[in-house]
Amino acid sequence: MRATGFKVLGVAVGLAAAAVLIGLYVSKLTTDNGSKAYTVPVQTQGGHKVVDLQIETVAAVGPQFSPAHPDYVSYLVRDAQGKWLRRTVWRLPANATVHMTIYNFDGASGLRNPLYARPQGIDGNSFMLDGKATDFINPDDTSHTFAVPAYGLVVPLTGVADNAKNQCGYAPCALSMAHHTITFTFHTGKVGHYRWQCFVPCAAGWIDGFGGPMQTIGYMDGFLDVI
Ligand SMILES: [Cu+2]
Repeated sequence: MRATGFKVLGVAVGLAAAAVLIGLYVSKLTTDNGSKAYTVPVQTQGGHKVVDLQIETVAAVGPQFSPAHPDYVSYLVRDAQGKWLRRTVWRLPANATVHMTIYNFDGASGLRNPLYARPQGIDGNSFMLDGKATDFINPDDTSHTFAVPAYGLVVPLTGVADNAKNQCGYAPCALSMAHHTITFTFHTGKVGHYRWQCFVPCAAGWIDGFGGPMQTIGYMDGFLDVI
């Protein structure tokens, strides 16, 4: 009887601790959800909304963008004036065509799931890698992915070679430095708040490469705020 009492108490304490942890996680996500959005300028072509979204991926975001976490791997977005911003919540119009350009300055970490080395959810299921049509890359060469699970969208980003000259240390990285350029087109659907993230365990020094910047809005994760 006594042993059962202890067991029940143990389970109750365990459940309470789990509830507190889940509560903290949800409250953090809610706060991150309120991160400042970058509103992507919209053009209209033949009555259809079109946007141009330019982002870069860097090995270390640097003290200018993140004094608290200069070594965090990160995505940045380029505004209409050509200035890089550390914002990963992007406001996009619903039912629009999005022409995306990603400049990747980081080296390869490799994919854990090789399926993500094949692009999905974009026009033609193919992207341009440095101007060459590509529908598959070596999973080991993957540096990051740009993925929007709700859209079934994933695009693998090829990493800069280890021995490449003129590699970028801290963001913002100039286009004169070693990088790969990935371009593709996708479409937003109905209004909503859609998570996007990287699926490469690229957070060096964190458990399994998935901690720190990999689970913090403003670095390797964000939202498409479709309005
Ligand atoms: Cu990543």
